[in-house]
Amino acid sequence: MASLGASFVQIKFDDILFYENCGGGSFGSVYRARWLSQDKEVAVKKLLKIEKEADILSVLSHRNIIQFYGAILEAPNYGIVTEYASGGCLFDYLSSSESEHISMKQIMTWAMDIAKGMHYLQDEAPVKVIHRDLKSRNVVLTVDKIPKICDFGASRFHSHTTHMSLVGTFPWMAPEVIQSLPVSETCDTYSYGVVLWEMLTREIPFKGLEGLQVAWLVVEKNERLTIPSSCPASFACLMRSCWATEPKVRPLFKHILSTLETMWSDTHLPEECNTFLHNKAEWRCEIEATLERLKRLERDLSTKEQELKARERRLKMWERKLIEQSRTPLLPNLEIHSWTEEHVHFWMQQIFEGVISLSRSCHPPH
Ligand code: 7Z0
Repeated sequence: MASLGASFVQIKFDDILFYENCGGGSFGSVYRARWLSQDKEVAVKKLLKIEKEADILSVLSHRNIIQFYGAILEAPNYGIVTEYASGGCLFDYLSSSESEHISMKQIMTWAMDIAKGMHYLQDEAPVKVIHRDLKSRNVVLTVDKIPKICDFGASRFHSHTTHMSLVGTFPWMAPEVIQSLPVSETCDTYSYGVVLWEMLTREIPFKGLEGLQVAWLVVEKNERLTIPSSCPASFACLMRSCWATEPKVRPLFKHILSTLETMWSDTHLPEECNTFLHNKAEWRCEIEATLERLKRLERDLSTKEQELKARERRLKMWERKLIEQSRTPLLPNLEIHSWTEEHVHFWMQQIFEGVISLSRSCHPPH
């Protein structure tokens, strides 16, 4: 493969003044900092080492992805320096009271911006980038509320995603990602659909459910997030297509963008959508009802599991009894003519006693 000839800016460790950890540590080892010589506020992700992939990723540039500035390469101090988005992450914004009056126009603008950033990564960038971990925590907002996608290079850097970072990520993960199957670009489409759901509902996906339970529900039960019945059909349809089980069926970002553009020109949609957004009191119960049903499913399942375990114990007892019995020779040989009347009498008694004692000692399995 020909070299892309990227040689990124090296930043001196001494030229960075570190401030606090971004998002109180939930964002990994990313810090807000000042790039002293450039008098610029920056974000710095501290790493144990910098992989060759940095060469490739350093050339990426788009309005809706976090802009790379340079790297610190002074062992043992390694770091990736990017622009800092002071608005915090989309997840926190959607959890704040500030988002209570979010409009369809805002959602559409962000949905298009995020799709543009993803389309750039997958189709327009010098290298094709599959994010694998798109979620509202990985979208940050600038002062002007422009969304910037973060961490698109993380899956290349630390290929073995730690258990900690996996926790709480399941609701955004496509079934094939949960199962560690080979992934294609449309695993990001699935995650994008979840982010769209978050913006429309301002709810936490699969709130109150444990990570592995979400994984089981999505993979084994084919469960998806609840789309409220009054959600505008075009949004509902888009989200459903993003969550198709078959990755090939999910739309590419190019297609998502044209769908959103068509929706922009629907003159009735803003009215319908804003009514939906304002009437959350009427549809939030639909989401809550699903969560209750899923939690009950979990409880029923553990009851079923207990029952199966008890049944297995009973079967084991039967097995032991039967083995014990088979060790007692009932008849001297298979030669009928050699059997005496006592032999046969004893043999029948054994059978009766066997059954009677078995049914007394343990409940017969059912
Ligand atoms: C709550 O967190 C934040 C926050 C995080 N609030 N506002 C923020 N603004 C910026 C950031 C960040 C970041 C960041 C990042 F997303 C970073 F500091 C380093 C790397 C990355 N992403 S990356 O690892 O996918 C990447 C690697 C290379 Br090389 C080039 C670009 C991106």
